[in-house]
This record gives sequence, C-alpha cells and structure tokens, in this order.
Amino acid sequence: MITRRALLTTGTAAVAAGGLARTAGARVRGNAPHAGGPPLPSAGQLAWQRAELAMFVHFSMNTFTDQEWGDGRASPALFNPSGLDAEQWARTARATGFRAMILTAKHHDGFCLWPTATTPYSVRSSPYRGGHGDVVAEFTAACRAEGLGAGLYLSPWDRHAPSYGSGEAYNDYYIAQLTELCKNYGPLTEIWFDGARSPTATHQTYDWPRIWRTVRRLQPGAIIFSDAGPDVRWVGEEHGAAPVTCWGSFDPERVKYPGYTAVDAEQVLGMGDPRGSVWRPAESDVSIRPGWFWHAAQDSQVKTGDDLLALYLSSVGHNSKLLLNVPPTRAGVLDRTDVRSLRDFAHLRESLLAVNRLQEASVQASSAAPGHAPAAVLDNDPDTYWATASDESRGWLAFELSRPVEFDTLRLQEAIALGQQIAGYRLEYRTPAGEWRTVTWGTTIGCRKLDRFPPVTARELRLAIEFAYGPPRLASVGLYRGTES
Ligand code: FUL
Repeated sequence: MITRRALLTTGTAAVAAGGLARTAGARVRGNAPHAGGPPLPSAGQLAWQRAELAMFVHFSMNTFTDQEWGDGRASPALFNPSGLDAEQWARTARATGFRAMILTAKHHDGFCLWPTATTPYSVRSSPYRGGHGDVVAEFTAACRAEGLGAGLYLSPWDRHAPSYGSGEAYNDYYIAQLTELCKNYGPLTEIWFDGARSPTATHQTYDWPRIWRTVRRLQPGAIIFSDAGPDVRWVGEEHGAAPVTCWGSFDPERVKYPGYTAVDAEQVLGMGDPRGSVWRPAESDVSIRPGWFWHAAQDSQVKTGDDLLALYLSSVGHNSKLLLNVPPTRAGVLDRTDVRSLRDFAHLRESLLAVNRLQEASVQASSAAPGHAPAAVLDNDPDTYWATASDESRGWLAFELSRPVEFDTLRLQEAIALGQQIAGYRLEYRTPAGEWRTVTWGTTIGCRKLDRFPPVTARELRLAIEFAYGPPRLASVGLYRGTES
C-alpha cells in the first residue's frame, strides 16, 4: 500500500512549522475549550462527524495510464472517459448511505480536471468533450443534485508544474488553482490537503497558513482536512481503522504541519489526546481496491460488503469518520463490482443496526443530574443525555428487560457537542445463576463506539463508566444482533 508517508522529508520543517503554529493559534471557530472544560466541536465539525461516511473519488490521468502516481508527462490526449457519469457516482453514494464525495481535482501528476487558467495541463487540452469538459463542474453539480456534500482534493505535490521546487512561485501557482476551485464551483463541504512532497525538492515548502486563509475566505463553511487539521485530522494510516482509543481532542503542537514526520503518526494522530487543547476528530481513508485509482488488474480484489462492514466498525465504530475511496473506471463510472459491494455494505450495516434490543428496557442510574435522567440514552436523540449528579466522573446504568434478548454488538455514543470525557467503560450481564459477567469493555467512546463480540443472551445488564476526565455524558446505548452469515 502506498502512503503519503513514503514521500515526506523533514528537511524543511522549520519554516512551515512556525507558520502553522501562528495560524492554529489565531483561528478559533468554536473549537476552543470552554472555561475549564474540554475543547468542543464547532457545528461544522459535529455535522461532519455525524455524517459518518464520505466517498473519495480518485479519478484522473492515472486511470488511463494504469498508474498510482503519474510523473506529469502523460499526454492530455490520453484523458478521454467515454461515458463519464458523475450522477451515477452520486446516486450510488447516496443510495448506499454516503453523505459527501471528495474528488481528486488534481493528483500528484499535476493534471487538472477543470479548465484552469493556470496551466494547459488540464481537461482543456484533452479530447474529453472536445476540450470543453469540466469534471469538477459535473462532479459538484451531481453532488448537489443528490443532496451530497461536495469536497475537493488538490495535491500540493505537482510533478508537472515547472515551478515546483522553486518555493514561492509554486506556492502562488497552487494558491491560484485553489482560488479557482473555491470561487467557481459553489459551496464546498471539505477540502482535503495531502502533505505529500517530492523527496528531492528540498526547497519546496508549502505555505499552509496562506492556503488555509484562502479556504477560510472563499469557502467559510468548508471543513479543512490534513495531518495537521485545522478542522479534522488524518487518522495516521490508510487501512480504514482508528485505534480503539481515539479522542476527538488533539494537541496541535504534536503535528505541526501536513506531512510532519517527527512523530509516530499512527499513535499520535490515531489516538488524539484527552488533554488536547483543540477539537480535531480523525478521518480514516481507505480504498475499496488495493490502489487508489482504478486498475483492471484489481477487479478481482474489490473489498466485499463484509470487508466494508469491518472497516465501518473499525473507523466510525472507533470515533472516527470513514472516507472510502471508490475509483471510477476509464469509462468514467463506478464499476459494477464496486457498486455491488457498496450495496451489500449498506444492507449489512442497516440490518445490523436496525433494532435496538434495549429499546424497551427500564433503566436506572447510580445518580442523575437534574434534567438528564438515564432514559435519555434510549430516546434516539444524540443531543439528550444521561449525566451523573454533581460532577461525579464514575457511575453506572442498569437495564432490565421483560424477557431475555440475544445480542452481539454494543453501540455507545457520548454527547460530544459538550466534548469527550469517557476513558473507561464496561458492559456486564447477569447470568441465570445470578453472577455478573463482563460482555465487553473499552476506553474511549466519543461520537460512536461499536463493539462486536460472541452472542450473549441476557435480561439484566449494567454499563459502568469506570473512568472519565470529567462528568460523563452518555447520549445513547444500543444492543444489536447482527445477521448470521
Ligand atoms: C496519498 C497519495 O499519495 C495517494 O496517491 C492517495 O491520493 C492518498 C489518499 O493520499 O498521500
């Protein structure tokens, strides 16, 4: 698996690091700590994470040259999708539960999918729609027609641009491209910044503060993704999994700019930090195929619905968001094998979480703050919650059903609009002999925690919050029985 880590150099860290620290300090959009408490998500960050699923769309010159990283020398004449159908991408995404798509407007080879004024190396020089095509326009229109968020990826590493490696001249070029994308295609919901850089272009630093200012000015509603946020962070690996301990809060000093290599990414980016000063939840990106781009030779290696459900459990189910790449074919459509897997995934996910077997339970708590009775965990509203009385950081809920139920999955949700606090929980059930046995236990919860385990049958259960950094606020508890395969 190719990861951006392979590309990075640390030689130019100082300039970028200083710039980033300034920006992160100056930019506060609702994710600063409230007095004495944990950092809180902004409305945009909250909506972004609650959406759970976004689809990455890697489609460009590489699709036609059978490459993953083009060198920027392929002729524009090669880019000629015969039946590009962005509406098919969007219809498929929406029908299978995705809420946004992110398109590679420019990958590392520098080829632009929109008719940019900055370079002739674009769709304008290709045979696609006689040189009058604009894939970014088709993509954003299709997203909107289906009610999906539209996001864009613009690679900073550009293997075609002659100015790449020069420093400021290239940065101006990049900003001009970003400006076109931010100005001409309506509201964008996410801009995805890869920290990739040529290992040999040691003079090329990227001006992240300027890049982020440009997005803020032209697309104030867009969520900005990168290793270093500022709004949402990379999870630190590209296998679609967040660690079981995963905080939405983060210490911005640990990862100073996108592509920063001086830390163990999987640990630092993956886990976040319970004492971090900013809210910066993790996004888990992974491809449905071995490569990011479509290759005929990988048609037999498309992940199945079961594989995708496992990725959902290890990303969304670990307090992260899943960004699943589904690369269109040379024709410009999502391959039918991939579409079948997406449908199977949707079916498995929906049937797993269809019936909360705790729904009819009576629930009692160790204590409850006024207005936050324990029944709130069963009302299906992520903003109402059970809270312990008088700032106690431990407590328990006891559930009793009228008859035993069988289950193999636990869903927990913290009221993260108020921050993330819980760091240890345990679910127990009472055996017919009256003993209490552990079903499952874990550390963080956050937006959504999903645990799977061998089936258990029980009528009485208790959920203990064993450790929290502040008063625990639990929004939802569910028990489910997955479809047997
Ligand atoms: C990486 C790139 O090098 C890959 O080609 C892909 O675009 C992935 C999402 O990011 O850094």
